[in-house]
Amino acid sequence: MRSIRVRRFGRLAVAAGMFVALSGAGGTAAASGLVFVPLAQMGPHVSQQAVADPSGCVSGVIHCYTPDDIYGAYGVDAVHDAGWTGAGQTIVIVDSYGSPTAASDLHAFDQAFGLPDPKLTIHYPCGTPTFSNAMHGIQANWAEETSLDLQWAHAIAPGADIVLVAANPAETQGVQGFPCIFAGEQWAISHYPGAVMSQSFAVTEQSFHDAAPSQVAKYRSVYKQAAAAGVTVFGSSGDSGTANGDKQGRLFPFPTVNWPSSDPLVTSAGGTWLQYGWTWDPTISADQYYACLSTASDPSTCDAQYLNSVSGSKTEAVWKEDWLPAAGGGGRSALFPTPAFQAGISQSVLQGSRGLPDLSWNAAVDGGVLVHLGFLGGANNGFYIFGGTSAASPQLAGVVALANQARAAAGKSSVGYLNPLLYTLPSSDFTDTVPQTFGTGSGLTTLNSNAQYPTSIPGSATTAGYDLSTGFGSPKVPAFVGDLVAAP
Ligand SMILES: [Ca+2]
Repeated sequence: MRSIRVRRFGRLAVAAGMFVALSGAGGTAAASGLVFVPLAQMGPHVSQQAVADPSGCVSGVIHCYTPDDIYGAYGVDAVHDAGWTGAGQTIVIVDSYGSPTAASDLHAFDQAFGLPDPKLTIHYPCGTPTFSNAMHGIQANWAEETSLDLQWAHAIAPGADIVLVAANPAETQGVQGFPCIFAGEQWAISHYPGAVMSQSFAVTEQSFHDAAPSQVAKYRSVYKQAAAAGVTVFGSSGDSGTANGDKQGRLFPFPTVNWPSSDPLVTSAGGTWLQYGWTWDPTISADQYYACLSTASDPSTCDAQYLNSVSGSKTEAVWKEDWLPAAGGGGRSALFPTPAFQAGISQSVLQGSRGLPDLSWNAAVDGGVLVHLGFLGGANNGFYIFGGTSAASPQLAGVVALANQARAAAGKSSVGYLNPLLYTLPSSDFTDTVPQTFGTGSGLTTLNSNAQYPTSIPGSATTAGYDLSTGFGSPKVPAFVGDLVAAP
């Protein structure tokens, strides 16, 4: 029911594509066994020195970011300096299981980076899970996800209250799981109107099979409740480009997208590859990299060539890291037709479908964010580098919380259902993601789609303007927040 690929990166494990089994929705035969995937991509453990030195956050050849790095890259610091920290606002983080050290990890993160601890409320809609098998179990994957979500929603909006909905899925199929997650969301929507909600999980649309219309409609009612309550809802678009699998991990042999990110009532958070202070400069191709790994006695020699970098200012490309491999989810929904808010996007792109993602944020692992984990035990506890569209969704939720505070100060209601407003924003509110070429010699690589290496499933092209690999690109936070505040 789950597959875990683990590859050694130097001496450190990189786990990617961790599939987690949740129970089926509604208990029908067709829908039972649906799996929500937590979309966190875990990178290496980093030294305390890297944590302490924002200008030199690296682990081996992998780059990492502190809150100050991300503030600088996206202009979040300017919004904080203007007095908007999310105070008085609530961010709802939805995960399975949660983490036994959610609060203490968040505190350790705050201690390391000089942030205030937020008011943290943890809600278990279906009972408190018993955490076990911490090093190898699926609960550990969700605990990592939980720490990432909490710490980085909070980093962007350090003044906002955080509510963690930790849905305790059944160990057996067909009883809880999806229903528990959505029961928790309904609870949060009714208790925190005007909040921002982040969902860093997804399942391939095709997993529903013939049950899709009834199953999707069932949970869609929750998003309608969110819109009615002024709650903004984000969902991660996925970490496998257009190559997504069924519950056995078998790839659908055609481009697919993930739900609930594909629901037009959800704002789909895609991925970019932010290179801030450095520029990727591979000297070998991805094929050569994997050939090197298969023969080299020391894989770090392969890493040093493929993940080579040079000093640079700031570049943001489509998220496509073939070394993991991973890429940002995006494409055309098979479940939803083009919604009214996408009327301005060419049908040559959408072809009658809801297109996603809507916008993006850094999701890279080489260029990932620092996350504190305290449940691994002993020397394994500490900071790790994380990427994935799991990182994009909570950070974008934090950005909207900043806007909501400023809107409240102006006597306005919260942003609420974001998509209709998002598609009216000027292009100057975004850093458009376009094709970019990196590397030297045989390493010369153009990133121009979200195709998942090494599959032959076509990716969505990265183009000027809105595209199905990154949406509008990433927000230029001061301008983006300014326009969210200026909106009626
Ligand atoms: Ca673009």
